[in-house]
Amino acid sequence: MNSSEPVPSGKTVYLKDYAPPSYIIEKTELDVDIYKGETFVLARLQFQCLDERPQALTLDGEALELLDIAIDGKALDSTQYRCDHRGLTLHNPPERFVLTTRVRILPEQNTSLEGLYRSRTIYCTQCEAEGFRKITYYLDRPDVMSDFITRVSADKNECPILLSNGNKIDGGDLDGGRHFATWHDPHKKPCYLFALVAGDLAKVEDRFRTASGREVTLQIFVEEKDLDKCDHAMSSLKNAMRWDEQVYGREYDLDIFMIVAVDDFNMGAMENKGLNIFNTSCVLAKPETTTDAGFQRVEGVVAHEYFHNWSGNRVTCRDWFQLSLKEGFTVFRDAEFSADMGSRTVKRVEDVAVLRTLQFAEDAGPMAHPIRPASYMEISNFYTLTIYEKGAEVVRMLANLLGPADFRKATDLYFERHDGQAVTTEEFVQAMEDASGRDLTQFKRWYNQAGTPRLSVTDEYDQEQRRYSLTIRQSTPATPECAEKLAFHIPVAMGLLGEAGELALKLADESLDDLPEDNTHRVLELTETEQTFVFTDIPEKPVPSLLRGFSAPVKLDYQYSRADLATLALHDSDGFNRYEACQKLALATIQDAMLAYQQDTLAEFVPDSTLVQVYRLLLEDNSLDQAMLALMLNLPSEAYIAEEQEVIDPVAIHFARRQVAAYVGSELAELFRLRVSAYDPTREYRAQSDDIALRSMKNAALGYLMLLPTAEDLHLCLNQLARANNMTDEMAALTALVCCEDNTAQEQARDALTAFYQKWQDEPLVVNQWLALQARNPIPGALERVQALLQHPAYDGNNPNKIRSVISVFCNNNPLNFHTGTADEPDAGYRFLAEQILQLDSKNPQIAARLITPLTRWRRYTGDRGQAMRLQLQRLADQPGLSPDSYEIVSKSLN
Ligand code: 0A1
Ligand code: ZN
Repeated sequence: MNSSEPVPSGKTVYLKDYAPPSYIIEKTELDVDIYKGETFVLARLQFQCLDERPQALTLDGEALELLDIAIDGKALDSTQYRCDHRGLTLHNPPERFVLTTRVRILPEQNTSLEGLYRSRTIYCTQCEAEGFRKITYYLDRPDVMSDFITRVSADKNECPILLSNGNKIDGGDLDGGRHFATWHDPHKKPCYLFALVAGDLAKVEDRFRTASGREVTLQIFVEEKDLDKCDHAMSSLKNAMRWDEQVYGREYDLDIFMIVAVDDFNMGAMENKGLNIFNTSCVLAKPETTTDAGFQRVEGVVAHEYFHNWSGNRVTCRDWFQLSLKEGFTVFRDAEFSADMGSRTVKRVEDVAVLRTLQFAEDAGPMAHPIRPASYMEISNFYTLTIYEKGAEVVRMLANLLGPADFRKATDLYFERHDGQAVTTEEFVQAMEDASGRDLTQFKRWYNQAGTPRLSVTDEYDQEQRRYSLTIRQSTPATPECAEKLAFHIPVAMGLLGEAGELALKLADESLDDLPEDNTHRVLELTETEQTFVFTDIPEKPVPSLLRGFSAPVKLDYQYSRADLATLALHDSDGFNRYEACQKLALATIQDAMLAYQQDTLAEFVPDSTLVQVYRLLLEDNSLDQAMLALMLNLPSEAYIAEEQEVIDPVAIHFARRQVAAYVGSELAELFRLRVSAYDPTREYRAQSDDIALRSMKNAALGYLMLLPTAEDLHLCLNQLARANNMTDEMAALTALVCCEDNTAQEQARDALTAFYQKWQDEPLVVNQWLALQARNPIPGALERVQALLQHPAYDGNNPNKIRSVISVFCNNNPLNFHTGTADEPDAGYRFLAEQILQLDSKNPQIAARLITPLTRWRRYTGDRGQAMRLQLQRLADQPGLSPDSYEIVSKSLN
């Protein structure tokens, strides 16, 4: 390489290279002066050397224009420092000193949405993971924790609200129509938790009294027009605060807790100390504009960010390899909260569905990484399903292995021992070991081995000896970081079903005295590659119910007959496994249909009737929770079916699944029609779990009916669309209509889409749902429709929510159209995606890099398709100046 070329993208950072910082920053004082088009940041940083004094100290800094620099008040000359596009190096720094810098930054031009930027009329920040270096020169790493005082000034008319972390200690008017506010955060924190907001915002306010009697002011800041959409977030926040006190003994620690909603945000929300910044999609909700899923998302995300106050802020990460320390734990906490607020089994089923489709696919692809990675190029690429969702599964396994009492002891110990520190996952597991006395040495392999273990289970029943043995073998496929895996410690929760119900269990090596109270349930701990568990006194050949509650993030193979699956679906005491049996039964039925598709006999294919028989019995069982029923009746998603295939044929999957769905819909049409017509679309909306359950079952029924609708069904659908008083029902009816292939329905759908847009064009979050519905509509021609949407006035190619609603949804949730392109160009979907990525890459590399995901799976697709996907990845790789974010994903995928 020519030495004058820029540094190549793709410098790798390794965990093994971690070294503590040579200096800490005891105190950080910032003056941020916002003007139209430019902002000036004056930083006074109190440095202290901890170690032997180094020859040079390098601070991180990007996209900063250095105006002034001084040490202890004395301006530096150019021999004393060096500045480049990555940072600022001080030569021969003193042991202890105050560094003053003044820089100019351009938030209005910052399209990366990292650092300080402008979203519509609001100035806001996003500093995790490495955005603070776009605000000022700093030691931008989480193990440098500082006391922050921030003074913000701006035009008083443009920005009447000026916020930062902690408590407001000063404020007032300045010359020229400007004003200022000064904030002090009494808790030392890493700079990734810094936040600043300035803008014209309205607020709703409430109060919370903590268990120990501290009065906390709660404020949610939004644009004036959204003031009517804050109630749900506020009540979710109060519920989360109470729950964390009751379940973890954790109280809030400042006098004020603020949430600000902005329209342009790369992720869902951010847990900045005392000043959470949210994507509007994760905070605003009202029945008319927000679906039930939207309400639940708001509750979950508000709780998640609040819980970070302890799991992330008070105890933070030593380095970014430890990201799952805060994210896995916090996702586990928010999932348990949501389970307590609504239905536990429903929440579990929903979370497992995400894990098994998206995380399992990640773990099987070129970006597979352990929950504590050993290396990365661009940390923004590691805010993954693995770090978050698999990380939460690992904490869940720990919680289950320890049991509730010891797990609580362990989290108490962890928070107490490490309050105010930046720590590693080792310390988290150490607290679990110390509090419980358990040896978790082998368990820790979950932290550094990637890949989804596969359990192959076989069994044997010996009638004479009345013994039943289960043999479980584990194996984990190779992943980029490691080819040979060591055995995991895997908890397998299980029970055995006999003719008359659950059987009493006794393992051969258990004594009668230590049998548990609930003797129909066991957690087998698999620690070897292969292990056999023998149960004695088993009177008949049982049907095993394995991996209850999805007790470990693994794939499970056991040769169930369809009759076994029917037994489990109808009689298992474990709600999750009842759902799972339905999924397995449906999957087997769809796989039969895929075979028929491949033999060109799909049109005549008649599915095995077990599935419909089971569904019918479930529909007739009035004791079932309706939300569970809806989930059980939901066929496995195309993504899940794909995940179960060695080589993916998206076309076969789509048509086979559709055929089975249409069969279910017509066989059970009467029962479905009853559900829909019995529902009063004008009944008052409540976002509560029993109401949500009713709506979800009724809308699932409507979906089935609209696959092959009669005139009556179409009427029911249009009636719901016209009369719905909430977005859940309105969107369900519109979706059923738009995705219906019937000609009359198609005509109605066109009008309905236009009318819907006219009605909701001033509500961006509703417009996003409207865009997403069209992007995922499987009816042929989606790519052309998506291209037209990109020209629609509602589209904004700089707004992540819009990009996600159209491009991500099309490429990830419309597999048939994405993988078949257009009539004359089957690869058009792939080419379209590559072009969108290239357009976005220089503006917002984080979002561009995320868009690449569907192409990274090229190896899983049949010959031509796989090669066509690869070609587009190669095209990205060949692009000069590709961002490091995209470069990492593209280069790892091509390797
Ligand atoms: N810590 C946040 C997620 C987050 C991460 C990165 C961001 O910008 C690149 C923004 C938010 C959470 O877990 O909620
Ligand atoms: Zn988080």
